[in-house]
Amino acid sequence: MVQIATARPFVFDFDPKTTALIVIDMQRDFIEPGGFGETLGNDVSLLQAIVPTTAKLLALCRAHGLPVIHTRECHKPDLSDLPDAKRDRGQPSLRIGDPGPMGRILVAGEDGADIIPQVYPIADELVIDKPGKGAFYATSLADHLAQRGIKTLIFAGVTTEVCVQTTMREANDRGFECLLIEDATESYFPAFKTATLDMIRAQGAIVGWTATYAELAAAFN
Ligand code: C5J
Repeated sequence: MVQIATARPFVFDFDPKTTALIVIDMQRDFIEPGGFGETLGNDVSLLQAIVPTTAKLLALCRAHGLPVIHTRECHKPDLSDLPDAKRDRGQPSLRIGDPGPMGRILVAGEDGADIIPQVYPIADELVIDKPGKGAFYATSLADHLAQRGIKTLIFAGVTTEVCVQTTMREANDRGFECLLIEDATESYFPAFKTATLDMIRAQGAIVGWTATYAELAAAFN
């Protein structure tokens, strides 16, 4: 067992043999300048700041033999998995499926929907394309985790309060122990990240635990 004695809100134990890392939506359209996220008026430098730590987290987990799963929020080219409510919400200048700076916005196979090179999947790592915010909705993720006997999930990625938190809550309801790495997740809205970390840990880890990359790395030694 590996133990993070200083995890929040209290000590977190996990067995590396039944633990996987899940990296949420580290996609060019959310993170790179000139992408969809920036066209919506967001400051993508906030998200870029976690890229080095997320790359180190990937290297750490790979070195310790943890399975790694990557997700991408994207839709089929015919948009048959895109509900009208998701496409029509709000008043963005570009909508999902429209031609954007890096291809059609959040459409599978387009450059913008792909994962940034710094944290790109390597051979045998599962990549889940998901039409929703949560990675369990309308995907094979639950079956894959069950087949591999995974009981604990370590989370990283963007954005903290949207796809990361949604997936963590879905996982928690399915009986997984969940740990979010604080400096490998980010939001366009710093106050939302802070609030999300607080609500995950509240009421005795009601959704799960949080720790820093350094705390996780130290626990492996
Ligand atoms: C993600 C979003 N990945 N914020 N999407 O969080 O729309």
